Amino acid sequence: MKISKETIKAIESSDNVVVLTGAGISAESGVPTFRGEEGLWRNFRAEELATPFAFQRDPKLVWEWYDWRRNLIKPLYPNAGHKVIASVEQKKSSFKLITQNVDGLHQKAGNKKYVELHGNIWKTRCTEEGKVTENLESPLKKIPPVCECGAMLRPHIVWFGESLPVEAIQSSYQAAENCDLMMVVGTSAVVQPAASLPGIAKNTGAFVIEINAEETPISDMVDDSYLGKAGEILPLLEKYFE
Ligand code: BV8
Repeated sequence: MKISKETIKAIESSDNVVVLTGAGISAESGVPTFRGEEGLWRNFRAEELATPFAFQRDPKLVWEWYDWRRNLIKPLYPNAGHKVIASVEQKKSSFKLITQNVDGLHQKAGNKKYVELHGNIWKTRCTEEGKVTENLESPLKKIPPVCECGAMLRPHIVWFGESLPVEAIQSSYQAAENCDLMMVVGTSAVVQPAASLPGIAKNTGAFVIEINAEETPISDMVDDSYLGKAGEILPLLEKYFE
């Protein structure tokens, strides 16, 4: 894979780096993506289950889906792509990772300066008190799980039709506006508001690089688009961050 001289120059001259990731960065670790053929579970699509309405209608079914995903994700570990992003955080004084993923693999790889736009599959939230707690029980002994107060727990995850945490989206917009390099990795760039971040970065002067297995709606807008596996392409870029 040939890396353009523009990409190399942008990486070498960057001071303020933002990385936006989606499910594709975790694919090589074995985590199913959303819109690929592996995005199905018992013939449901994620969009049908990851909604407050589905949870209201059948909390047990939604929790069985999350329990299945938690059990699947638990033994998995970060891949080469995650590790490069963690090493870039070490090398760049101004860095922020914005992830749409809920699997926690970026944290396992060592990233500390991150925003989880859509929450975290290892956290639960009390439907009465709103209290958020880490819950690593896998498989869950009781489905749906309940809070000490007796109320049902829900996944601490942003579902379709739910607003993102204000702090998360504000800090992400600010990071996108102020960076001089944004790498967009492993996202189909259809889910809003995350999908608007590359355009914001581009419009405020950043060099935007896309790394994805297939073309996306932002491929024509970005400065350089590399088609392929994140776990293979990111290691090719790592040395330019020295
Ligand atoms: C909101 C948690 C305000 C669930 C998720 C404006 C315009 C149009 C629609 C909307 C809009 N504003 C809001 C909407 C509605 C909706 C939306 O965007 N719908 C889409 C489908 C059109 N957005 C919302 O509801 C958001 N809320 O905006 O609040 C509001 C409030 C009320 C009413 C309206 C608005 C909330 C969105 C958050 C939903 N929750 N996740 C869970 O995980 O259980 S989103 C879900 O999709 C995941 O987080 C996932 O990360 C995310 C995005 O998907 P991707 O990460 O991109 O994954 P995908 O599978 O799609 O793509 C993977 C890519 O990787 C592919 O391109 C593939 O080719 C590539 N790939 C695969 N392998 C590799 C690879 N690339 C590199 N290497 C590889 N090895």
